Amino acid sequence: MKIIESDFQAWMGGIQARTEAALARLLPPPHMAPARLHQAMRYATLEGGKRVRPLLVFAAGEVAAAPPERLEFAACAVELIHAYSLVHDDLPCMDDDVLRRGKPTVHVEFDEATALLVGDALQSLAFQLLADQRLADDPRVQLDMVRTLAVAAGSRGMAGGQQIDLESTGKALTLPELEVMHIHKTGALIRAAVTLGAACGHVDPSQKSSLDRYGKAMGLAFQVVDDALDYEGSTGTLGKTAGKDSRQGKPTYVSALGLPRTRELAGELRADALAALEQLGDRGRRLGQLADFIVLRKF
Ligand code: GRG
Repeated sequence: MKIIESDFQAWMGGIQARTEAALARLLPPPHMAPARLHQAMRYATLEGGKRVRPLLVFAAGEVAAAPPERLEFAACAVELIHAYSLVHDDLPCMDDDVLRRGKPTVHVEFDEATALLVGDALQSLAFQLLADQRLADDPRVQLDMVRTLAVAAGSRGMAGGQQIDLESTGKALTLPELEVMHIHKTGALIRAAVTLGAACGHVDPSQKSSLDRYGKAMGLAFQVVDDALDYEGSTGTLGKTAGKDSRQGKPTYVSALGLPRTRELAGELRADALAALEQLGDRGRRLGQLADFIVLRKF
């Protein structure tokens, strides 16, 4: 597998910084009433995270020659949904965790009721961002972007996957059941990030279907790698409590397949994602580099 290239590091740093600045600008200011809620929203979202979903939005946008100003809004919308999901996932009624992105979780730093509202408000803001500006030439395409994000976050996407996750604790899932859970819980939003980036510009139907194949493969690869890292990694490196899946009796790829086969599966999904990019030529270069980053990451 390739070493992450230095031009990719520079590109990634630029998009991460751009996303951070855009989120800081688009989130309500910390002293605006109700200040505690706005401070907690900013705490949950800013200065943390790899920004993988915004990176995917921008990389897919390159395939579609999309204007970066549009991509910025789409990237922030997806990241806000992701930040909301982490806040709710950490709540005592869900995963009950105290550490996220190397800091105390939102309900620990603030309180549980505020954390609940933070998630609600981040989700609403995400959809506001998709509706506030012109993000696609055709308004019907923009409406479809709103729909794509809603489906990805909802009961047929991330929230549904989380429900399956809650019901699976203490059970051994078959591989197809594990895949269904993760395609929804983690994969749906990653796939939507790719779709949204492309929708900000222009792609033909065959490019659109290649991008969707890439997004689907990387959505699952992301979770397969996450399972491996939860098993192999340390709390210090991950910035969240390591080894929690097995302690909580959660079915994972590592518990189903063992670590070596889990790593192999991640490599196979990466290969499928790269095969999907073949017909996109050089415009798919960043997506290819991101596939490597997602599979090789250590946190
Ligand atoms: C509460 C509706 C609801 C959904 C929660 C996505 C999710 C569903 C929970 C997150 C818990 C989790 C650890 C899932 C595994 C994969 C994942 C999404 C990891 C965190 O994403 P990263 O690594 O995080 O992109 P950063 O901090 O880098 O943004």
